[in-house]
Amino acid sequence: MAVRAEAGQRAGSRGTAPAVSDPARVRNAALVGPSGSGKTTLVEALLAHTGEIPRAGTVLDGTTVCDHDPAAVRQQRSVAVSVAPLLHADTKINLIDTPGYGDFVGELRAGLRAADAALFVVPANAGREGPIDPTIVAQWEECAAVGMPRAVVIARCDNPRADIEATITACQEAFGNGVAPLYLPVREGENLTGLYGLLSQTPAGQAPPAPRTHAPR
Ligand SMILES: Nc1nc2c(ncn2[C@@H]2O[C@H](COP(=O)(O)OP(=O)(O)OP(=O)(O)O)[C@@H](O)[C@H]2O)c(=O)[nH]1
Ligand SMILES: [Mg+2]
Repeated sequence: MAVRAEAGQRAGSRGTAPAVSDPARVRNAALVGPSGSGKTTLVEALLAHTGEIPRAGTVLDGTTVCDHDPAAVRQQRSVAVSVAPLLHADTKINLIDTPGYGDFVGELRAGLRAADAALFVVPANAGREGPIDPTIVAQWEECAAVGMPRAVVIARCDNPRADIEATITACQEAFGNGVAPLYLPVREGENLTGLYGLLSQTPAGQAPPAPRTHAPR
């Protein structure tokens, strides 16, 4: 198991991995999903978005934080579990990137053992390709059996074959009706321009509106 605990030290704008003193403010979230679903790329985007690294690397260039192993760079896929921490809302989130390729299932198990939650990364074209891979459904059910909180992230939304609505339906059929969208994509023409939070009723990244107050009489 290769662990990259100091992701921010690679080239990070922070210069160090984020630290919190209160253990209650640490979360370990494992990314689970088939090979090529976009887990490592998603981690990279999250690290860049939160300022842990100055810009996102790519799997193709072998410049991601998580796929640092020379074998991963050569194979252009993760070969071992790796950890990349970021800070969000005063909470340190250790993203545990796991390999989706079946040969490395031991690494996936190691990652899940350390996790308090699992993010199932499903590519946005999955809804067009038939039912969700039964291996992934089995992993979802395993996590459910031990009471591990789970969420679905639909990735690779710029894929020309992306069909987000069909993929949400496929996830509901595979994982159960408990899967409900929290964010929906915002489109301008053919392009995805952002996300709209259904709970906050605001575009993602914007503060929700202040609660309405009654004018004093
Ligand atoms: N255009 C586009 N390409 C993406 C996106 N996400 C991932 N890719 C590409 O898809 C390929 C697989 O992405 P990875 O991030 O390595 O997928 P993974 O789930 O980590 O795969 P494993 O490590 O094998 O489990 C790479 O060539 C990425 O560059 C995306 O959102 N848009
Ligand atoms: Mg990967």
